[in-house]
Amino acid sequence: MTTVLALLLAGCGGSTPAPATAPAPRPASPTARLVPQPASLVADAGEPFVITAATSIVVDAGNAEAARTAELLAAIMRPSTGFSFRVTTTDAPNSITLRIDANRSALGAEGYELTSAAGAVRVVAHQQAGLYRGTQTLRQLLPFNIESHMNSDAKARWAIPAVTIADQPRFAWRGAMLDVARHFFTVSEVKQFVDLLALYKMNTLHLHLADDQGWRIEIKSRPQLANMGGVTQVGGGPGGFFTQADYSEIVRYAAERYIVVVPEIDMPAHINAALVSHPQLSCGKRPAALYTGTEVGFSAFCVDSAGTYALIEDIVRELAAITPGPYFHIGGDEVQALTPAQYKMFIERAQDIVNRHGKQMVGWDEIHKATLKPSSLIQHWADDSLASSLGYGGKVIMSPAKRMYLDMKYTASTELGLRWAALIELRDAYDWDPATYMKGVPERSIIGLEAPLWSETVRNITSAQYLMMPRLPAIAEVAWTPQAVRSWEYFRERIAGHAPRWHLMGVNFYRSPQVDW
Ligand code: TNX
Repeated sequence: MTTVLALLLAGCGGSTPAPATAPAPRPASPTARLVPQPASLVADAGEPFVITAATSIVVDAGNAEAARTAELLAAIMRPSTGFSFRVTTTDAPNSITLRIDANRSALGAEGYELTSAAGAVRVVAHQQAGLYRGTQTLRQLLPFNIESHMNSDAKARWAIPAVTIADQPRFAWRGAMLDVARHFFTVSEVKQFVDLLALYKMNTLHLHLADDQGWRIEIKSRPQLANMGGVTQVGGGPGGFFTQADYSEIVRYAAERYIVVVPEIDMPAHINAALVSHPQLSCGKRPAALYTGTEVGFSAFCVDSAGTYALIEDIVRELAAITPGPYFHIGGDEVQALTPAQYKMFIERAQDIVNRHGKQMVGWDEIHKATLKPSSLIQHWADDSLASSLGYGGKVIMSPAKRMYLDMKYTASTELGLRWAALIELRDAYDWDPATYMKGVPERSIIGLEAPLWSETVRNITSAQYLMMPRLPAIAEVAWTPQAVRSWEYFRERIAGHAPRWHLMGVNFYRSPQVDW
């Protein structure tokens, strides 16, 4: 297959020579702008597809989900082009067609095929999620001013190069975590976080909903959890919490973009905010009081108290009921106040509760010390001894702190972020292979990758974006693109072309000196 060669040539070949006075040349071909790089891309020789005022988006009759995906695509393209992009079920010339094909099961849950040529663009998928992923490729193939909120250039030419793309992800779980506990984020900010996940074909939003500093989700049978535990945050600001309606709105918004929400209630440690309203469930290492510092490991549920499990039961039942995704994350990290036997017993009881409410348990590294069901997932962050426990038959989510922690500083002089795990420049985030990262954890044991953004130093979405961009797209490519198709040199070229897009989207980012922006 000439695919890799074709895409490399597409990246290097220059069709329009830059004027002598121009700044550093941008990647010449629009096909050299895609992140994540598709599994297979062949630049075709023919004329491009050019959007006109008459271009409509055609979906199959009766496919309401595809119509919604088409509307989301149209909503991006309407303001900048000034065109109406009718969503219709009638074939029309020079249109964008989104089609589900029941015979294309080889495309899998999220794969798609995109062909564009003069007169037509077609995205074909076996599943709805694949259609959506394909529209994000189409979006990136368009000139970056497609992201503009104003129709300021009447002479703009909205061309998509002639290309054949066949694409599907390497890993099934491609996510990011937002810690809304250390600092609270509004629903609107979480949606902006989701928008970036969607643009880079990620499919999982993990929300860290409770920690020592804040309880961020309404539990109707235990209203004091949020009313008393949600009133502050790191540094002493006002905090806040999501009502269940807020949470459901985030779930809905993410689901439209084929992103599943994984709720986390961290336990048995990181639980101080819950103990403020339930002081009888504390084993009393510290008196339960609102906490606005950044120490970890000091709090713990009293694991011998029946009241602890009654509370967990109420929390899991209510959250499971408003979470359509299959997972519930119980944290399980950094416990200092319990014996190993107490910890093991606690995790196994939590696992039973989660399973009884129809969810698979997820927990950080440390849970491997308990007896796990094969359905439970271990999220790796720092403990290299986890490989010895993989005999239980479950899978690992890779989030190694040294490569993937979005809250680590880029360099020693980065203003935001922590540095306990590493300084993580863009290349560090990109240039590694999850399948060979950890001895004893081969590719078949890895369900996927997730980049956590802990928020001790992150007070708002603008700061979050600074730490995410450009590392999030780098990680998205590690998770999506076959190892053989990606290279640091080619990535740094392609990612440069995204900066003007972020500018128009209003997204903050770090100008890594490793890229010629
Ligand atoms: C470790 S990673 C933690 C978090 C902190 C983070 C800061 C993990 C499971 N626990 O509680 O926020 O470091 O980087």
